[in-house]
Amino acid sequence: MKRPALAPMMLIALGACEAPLSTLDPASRTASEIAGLWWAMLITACLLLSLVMALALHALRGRRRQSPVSTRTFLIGGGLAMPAFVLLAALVAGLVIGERALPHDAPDIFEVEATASQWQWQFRYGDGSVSENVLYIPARRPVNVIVRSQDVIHSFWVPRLAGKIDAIPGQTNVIRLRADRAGRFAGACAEFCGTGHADMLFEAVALEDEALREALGSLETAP
Ligand SMILES: [Cu+2]
Repeated sequence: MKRPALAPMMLIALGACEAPLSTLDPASRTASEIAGLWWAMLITACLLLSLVMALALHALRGRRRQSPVSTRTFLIGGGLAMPAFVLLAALVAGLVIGERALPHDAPDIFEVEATASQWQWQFRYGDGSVSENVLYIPARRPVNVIVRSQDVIHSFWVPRLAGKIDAIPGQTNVIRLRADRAGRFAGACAEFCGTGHADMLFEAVALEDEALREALGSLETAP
């Protein structure tokens, strides 16, 4: 029987890390921390799976030697202490990263209103200009995106810049973005919202100040 081609499969899997909507190709501090937590959880899960498989293999071999570890120690250590430590570490890391991602007060915040509707995004800037499905933001500045919905629940997500936040009818949510550099970053609706959900894509374009002024100046304004 042929062995599966492990190397090509791994290359394909790692290639996905650089896809436009990949959380594993971060371009901001928040996205880097989220990706770091994901890698830590993946590595820990792999180690625990290896340990469980090794123990299962040992048991299946039917060896009847006396184990050097007592059943009580094994159950308390492996069944309670280790999972409690792993889950607590993941919880603390998640809380710290989540708290740092909040839209705290900061100097020079750029604000944009994002309104979701089936199936597009409209972005409104402070000067009254409006763009559809393209979000212009300044590079290296904190951006507060004020997210609303006109109809059903959607979710605003630019995976390379931050986590996601729901757009809920009748409610206003705010998410902080901060691109480390100028560039184009893919965004998507991350909550199934109807037949056009898969096409509800947008792009976040991070620009230097002068280029941002020009881009916003070229947009139409709306009342
Ligand atoms: Cu959607």
